[in-house]
Formats: sequence, structure tokens, C-alpha cells
Amino acid sequence: MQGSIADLPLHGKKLFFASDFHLGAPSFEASKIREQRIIQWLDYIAEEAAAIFLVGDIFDFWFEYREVVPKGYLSFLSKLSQLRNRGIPILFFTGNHDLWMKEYFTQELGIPVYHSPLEILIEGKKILVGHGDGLGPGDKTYKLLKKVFTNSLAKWLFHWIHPDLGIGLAKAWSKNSRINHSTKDEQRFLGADEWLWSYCKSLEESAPHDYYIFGHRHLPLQLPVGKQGTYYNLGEWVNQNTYLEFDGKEARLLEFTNTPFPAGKDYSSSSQGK
Ligand SMILES: [Mn+2]
Repeated sequence: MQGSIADLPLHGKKLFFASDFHLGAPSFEASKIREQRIIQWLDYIAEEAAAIFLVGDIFDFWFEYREVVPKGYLSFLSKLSQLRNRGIPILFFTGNHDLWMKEYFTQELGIPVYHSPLEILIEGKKILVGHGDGLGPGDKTYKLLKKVFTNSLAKWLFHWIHPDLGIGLAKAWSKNSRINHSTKDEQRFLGADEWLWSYCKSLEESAPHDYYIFGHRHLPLQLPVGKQGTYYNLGEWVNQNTYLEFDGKEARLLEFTNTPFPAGKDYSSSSQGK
């Protein structure tokens, strides 16, 4: 865990959580359409937002060089900047696709970047939020890859490759990722084999939480943890446009339907036990 915060006053507003936009994938054109939809969603929630949590894999690939950041996403970045200028806190969590984020967001936009789960205490509720990659049992290949990806020597070597080549290679490799080739298995609820759910349940024994909020799984889920905890998976925005809102009393998993009213449809009941 990277840290904890307990001072995000809601003032009658809500916290919003979304993950796995995978901006940039699978093509420039498809990503542009999704980017506009995300901007509509941000406009839609802005008035009610006490804070916005972007919970990893926001970009399908991101790497920061000393003087260079990846091209694109300007509309999205401008919207984040506008929201920050309105005084809305935004918290950014890296996922396995954008784990190379450094200080750019913090310096340019005033958005802190978290590389591991964060514990927040809001209106008496204890919430653990993070992307969720590398947690729980299994996924040994990724855990090994993450060691390489986060290795300082590997990062240092990669940053000396010209960005046109380095980013080009990374994008080509990323095309093989799950979101671009969603398997049936991924869309199916795995029951006791849901590894992030297992992680929540084992953590609950030593450190209970009211809500566990993760991305990474690409499947919206709302599942009980222990006696009073709940694990939410945020789903993704390539096909589903799902997000979570928390009003200080309860959390709701919703789907953004692109229509201003009524608020997105409630997704929580349909996902449970699927
Ligand atoms: Mn993802």
C-alpha cells in the first residue's frame, strides 16, 4: 500500500471511480470516439464530484521521457485540466499498461499519481482503491514481467530508444493485450477463482474494509467480502462504460449511457453472481 488519506470532504457530493479506458487502443479512430465518450462522462459527473479516481490502464501505453511525453489524448488532458481548475481533486492510479507514469501529471495538472493501492477513510467508510494488477494468487507470468517493467535498469535502457521506435514497439506489443482480444473466459464470472476477490477476502481477515475498489479485471462485479465488506470491479470502457459512485453512504456501480438523464443505468444487480 502506498499510503492513506482521510481528508477528502464530500460536502454532499460524491466520489467517482473508473478504470481501464485503454486510450490509444485498438486504433486511433476507435480511441478518439471513446475519448469523446469519456469527456461527456466527465462533464456529466463534474457538478456532483467531490473527487474523481482514475484507477489504472487509462492509457493503453504511456512512457515519459525527460523532455517528451506520448502524443495524443489532448482533448482528454484538457478536460482533466479544466476540472482541476474548477478545484475538483483527481487521483490517478497506474495500471499494468501505464505503469511508467512519472511526474508529468503531477507537474502539469496537479494530479497525484499512485503506483499501488491507497486506503481512504471517507465519512466513516474504509475504502481500498487501486488497479489490482499483481494482487492475489496466480498470474505468475505477469508478476515476473512487472519485475522487469519496473526494473530501473530496464526503464533506463528503454528510455534511450528513440520514442518513435520505443513507443511504436510498445504499441505493437500492446495490441496483443486482453482488452483487444477479450476472451469469453474473461467476460465470465469465475466464482471462487476470481483472484482479486480472493485477495480481498484474505486481506479482510487481517485488515477489514468496507469497500475494495479495483479495475484490471474488465468485468463489472459487486461481490460480498466477509461480513460487511464489498469488492467492486470497475469494468472497462472499451465495451461497457462502467463506473462507481459513492455518496458517503452507499456505493453504486453504474453504466454511462451517453444520455444526460437519467443517470447511467444501475449495473450492480445484473453483475452479481453472473
Ligand atoms: Mn486493463
